Amino acid sequence: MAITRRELIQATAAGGAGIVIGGAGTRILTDGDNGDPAGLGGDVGDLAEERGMDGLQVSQAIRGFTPPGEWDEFIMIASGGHGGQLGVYGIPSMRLLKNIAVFAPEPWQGFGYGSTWSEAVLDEGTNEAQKSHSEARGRLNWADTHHPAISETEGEYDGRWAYINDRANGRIGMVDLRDFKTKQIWDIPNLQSSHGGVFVTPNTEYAHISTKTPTLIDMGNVENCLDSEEEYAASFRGFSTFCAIDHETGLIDIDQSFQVELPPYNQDLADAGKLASDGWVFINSYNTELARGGVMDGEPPLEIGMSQNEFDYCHMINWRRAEEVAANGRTEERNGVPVIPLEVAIEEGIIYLAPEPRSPHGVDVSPDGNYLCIGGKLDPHVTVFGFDLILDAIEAEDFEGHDRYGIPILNFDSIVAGRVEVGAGPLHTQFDQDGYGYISLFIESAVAKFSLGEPWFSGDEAFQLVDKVDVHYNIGHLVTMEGDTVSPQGKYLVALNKWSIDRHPPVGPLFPQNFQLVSLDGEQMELLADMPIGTGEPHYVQCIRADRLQAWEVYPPGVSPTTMDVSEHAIERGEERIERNGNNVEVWGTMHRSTITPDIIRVQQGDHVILHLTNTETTPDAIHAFAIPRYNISISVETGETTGVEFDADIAGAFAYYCTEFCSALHLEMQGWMLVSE
Ligand code: K7E
Ligand code: CUA
Repeated sequence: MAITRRELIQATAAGGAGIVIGGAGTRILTDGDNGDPAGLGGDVGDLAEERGMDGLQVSQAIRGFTPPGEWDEFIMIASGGHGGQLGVYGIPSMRLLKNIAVFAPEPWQGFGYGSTWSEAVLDEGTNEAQKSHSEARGRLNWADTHHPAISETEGEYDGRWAYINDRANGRIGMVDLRDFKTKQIWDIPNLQSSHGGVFVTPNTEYAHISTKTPTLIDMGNVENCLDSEEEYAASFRGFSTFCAIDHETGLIDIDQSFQVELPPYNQDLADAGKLASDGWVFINSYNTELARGGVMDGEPPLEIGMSQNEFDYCHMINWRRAEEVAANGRTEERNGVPVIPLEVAIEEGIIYLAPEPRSPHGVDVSPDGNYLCIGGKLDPHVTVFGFDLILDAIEAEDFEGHDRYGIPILNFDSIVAGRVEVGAGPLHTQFDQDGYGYISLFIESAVAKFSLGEPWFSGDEAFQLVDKVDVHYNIGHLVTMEGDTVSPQGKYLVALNKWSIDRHPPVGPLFPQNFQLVSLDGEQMELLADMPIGTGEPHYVQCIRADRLQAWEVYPPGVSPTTMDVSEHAIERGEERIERNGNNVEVWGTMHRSTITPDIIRVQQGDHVILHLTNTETTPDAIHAFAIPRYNISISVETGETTGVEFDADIAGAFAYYCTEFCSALHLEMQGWMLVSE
């Protein structure tokens, strides 16, 4: 793809001012005949020639580069896909900073290998019913994560907490962005799988998450539930869950959370209203056909059955009204959660439907809250609803009918603010600060930029396709910097591509996926860099300005990750002790370069051992960790942290425990013996 050496030299000469750089606007980055970049020194022209790079590539490299030791301006919190984790990346460098263990055990972080704080989180994340369903396989210890959500204050990211859904198992995880650790997993009742969310409301009143496939509510009808449209329509329901967030801790206050019953369409992506539409939540859907499969019996395959209707429905839910109705007790308790029944939701004006073209996917709300941008996978347009028009239509009861459950369907023509033909397979939209939307085109493998309406654009300038850039390939989500808040920053866009064929060296039939960095600085979008992702499949990410995060570099002395407060088991050096109480052996120990105290622990086979460990260091990055061979124990004991592990000493022998972090010159000496006598 790079131009030849000769062409490069000619281009350089023709420009007469060093390398000509830039796609559209041909920006000139260098000056002088020798190709010295202005004010930077070094011979960029020669280097580029040596590496066979053209001027455009040099420009891309520079614009996506964060020099060693410097920090990125933005932090991207990414779904880790089937890995069940979250990824943390710097933008624009796209360097991976961390994986946060959320739903799946991760030994380095000591998540799920014995540490008391993580065992509690993972245990809580598997409900009793699922435990018995999956007895043979044990705890539910994976997830298909799709949509991370960073907490917000007044519609802007506040950098305090992050939430992430488990598409496969209908769960939500909560991460504290002080220590970047998972504090809670709620296995949400009435949700077998989840998709619509996680999105937070503008002041993180709620984290919202709804069903993907509807849930069977008539457990007596398993056998016949797919036999006919009527059986299906009666046996299944969707649920929209409003997880109430405790504003001190960020934890989900399960007692204050509630659900709204939905029709058994496949509820898809969702977004929270903001500013003009604050108080509302929008959820797309498909399979309003109620297709049930049966391909072996001659029925059309689901993909055909689910794509018959010209229009599916966007659900519009007034959550402030729902909150009042729930508080007034017009709910039914189902599996421990108060649910507003569908009839009540209709009667109370909580739910309306809007027709949306053919198998829609994403619905995304513009920064001012007035535009709902809907990508219809099988329609080449982005359909933009005006929230002002929606309110008018509700007010005027401008309905084109009701669905089979009696939900009013707004008149499509009355609520469309604009439609833009953007290309094939539109999915998800993000925004910048200047009134543009950026929509991913899955089939076309491109990003399209289009203009919104008032207050940014009017007349002929509104709702126009203004630019397109190719991406490689089959883009799903995309993100702009703080692009789904009330104050997007533009600058960069990251495309999250599903296929990476021919972009990277082959590593077997399971290809990496590909993040691509796109510059939004110029008139036209410009691809800057590729980054293969080694764990699939990240669906969505959010990008926050790095300076909004307030991550701790060390735990205050003795703080436990469970409570984020000083642990009752925190000790200082010199206070280490071992106490026996019947068959319980309780140990209070410390870790400090380069000693684990105690370094000999004697127990009897069958004893119950409780170890409390405090890292008594105060230097950032002075991490210790603790592993016992054969006991499947690996815990991280980070600077200042007090944490623990509890186990039965059921294997006799001499076990050499040690610190697994290379923490000091004498790290290898940081070990000890656990003697388990028969
Ligand atoms: Cu489009 Cu689950 Cu967000 Cu994937 S969904 S792409
Ligand atoms: Cu502590 Cu190695």
